[in-house]
Amino acid sequence: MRYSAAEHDAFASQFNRDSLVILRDHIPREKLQRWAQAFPPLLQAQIAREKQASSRGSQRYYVTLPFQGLWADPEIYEDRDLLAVVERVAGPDPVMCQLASDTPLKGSEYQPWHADTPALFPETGSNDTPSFQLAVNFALCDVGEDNGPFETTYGTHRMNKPEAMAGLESGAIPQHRLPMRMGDVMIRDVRAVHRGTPNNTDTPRPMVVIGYSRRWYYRPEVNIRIPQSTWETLSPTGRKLLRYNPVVPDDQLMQGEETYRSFAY
Ligand SMILES: O=C(O)CCC(=O)C(=O)O
Repeated sequence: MRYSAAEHDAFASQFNRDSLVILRDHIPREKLQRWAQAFPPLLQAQIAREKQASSRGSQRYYVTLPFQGLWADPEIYEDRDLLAVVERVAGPDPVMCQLASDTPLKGSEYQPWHADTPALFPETGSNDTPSFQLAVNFALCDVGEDNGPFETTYGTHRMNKPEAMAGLESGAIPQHRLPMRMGDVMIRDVRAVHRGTPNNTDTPRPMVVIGYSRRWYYRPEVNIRIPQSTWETLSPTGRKLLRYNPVVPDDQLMQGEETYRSFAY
């Protein structure tokens, strides 16, 4: 663990205020370099599956990562600093429900501003609840101005979306472009209004997403298929985090399909 309890508290306060916090230089770059090397075949397979229509907008692909081998790395998904912040903002015993990636290629465009989930209790007319659905994001390359930096707004995670959109349009709510070095890790509340930006380079920009949610929250649109042989090797923490996911025979790992979509406003 790199950080003290007081530092975790400070990260959680920043998260609660802004909707996100970034732990700089947190995952070893050599480890992510290995992920980057293993990623292209998965991207190519997804492109072939989708043919012309890419799932997240023009030249932008959502690729599920198989929970095996280097992708099933407890040093990342059980990282104690990450979990300390996740538990402070989304409560004890969180669940891990998603392991995937978003990749804009050359030719990608600005996405519409969006949140990844609607309000928890829309009938109340208020989005002002504590956090319940988080994304942990880290890129498999350095991300600068040219290759699709994530853009977001601060503090909109607990706002009603029409209000957030009006604030963006009038300029009252500033937009923030977040370049990230490989190794930086962002923890964010997926209700904040954000968008992907164009990648103008010839090199894909994969950004991993690990989904964590409150202990009682189930998201039917995503899951992590856990091969039986991987399940056998999981630590008690891993089994607890992954408890809502299907454990499948090893040869059925690749048979599932996620139906993940965001909510445009
Ligand atoms: O890849 C990104 O930078 C953001 C993607 C995103 O927000 C989405 O696809 O919902």
